[in-house]
Amino acid sequence: MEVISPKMGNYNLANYEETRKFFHWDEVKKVFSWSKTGNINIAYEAIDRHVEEGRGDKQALLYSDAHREETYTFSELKTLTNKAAHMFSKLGVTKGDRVFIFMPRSPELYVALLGAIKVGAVVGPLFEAFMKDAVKSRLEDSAAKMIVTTPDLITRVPVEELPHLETVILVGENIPDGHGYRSYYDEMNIASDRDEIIQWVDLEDGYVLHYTSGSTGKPKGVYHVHHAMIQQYQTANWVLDLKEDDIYWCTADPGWVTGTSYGIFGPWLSGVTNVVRGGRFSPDDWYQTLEKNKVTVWYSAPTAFRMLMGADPAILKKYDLSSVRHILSVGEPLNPEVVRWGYEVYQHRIHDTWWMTETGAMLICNYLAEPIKPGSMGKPLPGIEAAIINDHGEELPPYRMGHLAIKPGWPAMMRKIWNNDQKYNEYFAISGWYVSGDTAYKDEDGYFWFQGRNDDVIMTSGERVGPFEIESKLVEHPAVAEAGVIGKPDEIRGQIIKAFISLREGYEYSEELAKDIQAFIKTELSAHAVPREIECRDKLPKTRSGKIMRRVLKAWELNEPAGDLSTMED
Ligand code: 6R9
Repeated sequence: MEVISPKMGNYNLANYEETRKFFHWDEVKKVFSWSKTGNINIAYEAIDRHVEEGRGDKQALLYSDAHREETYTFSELKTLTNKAAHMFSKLGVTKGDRVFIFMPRSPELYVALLGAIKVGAVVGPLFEAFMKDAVKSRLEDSAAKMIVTTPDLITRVPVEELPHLETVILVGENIPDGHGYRSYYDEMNIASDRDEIIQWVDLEDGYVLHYTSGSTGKPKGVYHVHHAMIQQYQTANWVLDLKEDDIYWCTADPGWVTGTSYGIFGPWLSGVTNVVRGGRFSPDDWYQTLEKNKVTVWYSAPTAFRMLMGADPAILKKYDLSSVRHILSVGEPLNPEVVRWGYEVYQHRIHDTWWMTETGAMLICNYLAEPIKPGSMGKPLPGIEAAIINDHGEELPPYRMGHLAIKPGWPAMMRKIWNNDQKYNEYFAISGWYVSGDTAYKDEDGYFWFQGRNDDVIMTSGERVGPFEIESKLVEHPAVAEAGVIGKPDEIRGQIIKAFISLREGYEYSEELAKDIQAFIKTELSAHAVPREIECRDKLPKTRSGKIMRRVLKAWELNEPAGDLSTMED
């Protein structure tokens, strides 16, 4: 078994097994002012608490994009988010109201989001790339009262079709008349910055509503409460390993749960300097962001690492990345080849973490002090009980594939699906476990191995095959940049394996190459894993968070409607 051992050093969670035995979440609660007052506000804990504790002058946000470069201290963010809170309050937002944020990454996005939470609102962050129908369905479902957006995006907010929507706050110049439009900058200019605006709420009150598409496609509003901070803070410590002087960069947009739980709250609850880079991915841009900000801890996703792996190696050589000390990944299975490559080129292990929009925070992870088995997502966090179960809720022995399930009750767990109790209850239908919808197995050391989403597991000639293993082997072939594997109905075999691939720079597709790839899978993996069909595409369909959309590949293949595509990249 291939294992990459930790390097020596000063690590959190130095003794995983001991910590697991004795840890309790109640201990973490004591960190926050909550324990003194009985009330809380996650935005206060993320920003104001550091000012109160003497860290006001510390850099909180290092923001840059192609046009702007700005830094903000915790004091400055405290003032700005207080002003935003006063603005929302004046415009009629009260506790529990849904306020959407629909704009590109910018300091204003972060200020508005935190300001709305300060007055007790539940924020709904949306990717800037959403089109009108996607915006409408989310605002409609949640009966949103207000939205913060930009003049460029306003045509995608159908105000007249949304009876609950009272106010549209526009971040930008030249504010058009009518429709309840308000200028963000004008409102902020006249807003007070006094503290009394902060709404003290209960741990169980909501702060964020993340819409996510399940495998069936219809977006669900996943509702999270302030209580989540307990786990966000603790995982920032144990898994992100954040320390006082770290400069941390999470590459995710707040439209994805990773961009809120770990792009905002994990780092700021820990009082760490947080880097935000606006604009799109490019290898040069990303390496420059790491170099220029002297990033020490970097949290990204397999799709980005695969693109960096496929890029010209000369690009990497231009940059000094010596500040980086810890790298992590989330969102999709992390291919072993990517871990090996990362270890070689960055001289650091890439630590996979597994969790979901619904789980609100990390649950199964690789830790700095523990060995990594490339291809495994790691072990459950202390305080978390994870298992592989069958359809009857019985735990399966090591190496048996089944439902990846979690014992409910962890602090960051979703508290409801907005307007859909039935959907919520479906998650707990097997003997009260939270059933993730992922298929996985566990090995004898307690490491979990992702196999696929339940719907993606392939039955071929009577065998269950997880697409991930094949995809990971495919990307080890020198020509293959990315791969998505599906089961295609077949009269004789039930399903056959079909692979969609995109190629690395400098390669061209041919029948010969396809044969070579098939032979490669046969010798490196097994005969039964060989894709009988291979199709080459310029790009694979992906979500905005970078997940390969196998349901879209399947729909293409079967000529069926692909369902809701609002979360798909252009
Ligand atoms: C945070 C986030 C959740 C689904 C999840 C699984 C996949 C996430 C993974 C992973 C393998 C990992 N996923 N992390 N699969 N290894 N480390 O991604 O939330 O967008 O809701 O997606 O993503 O299939 O069930 P979300």
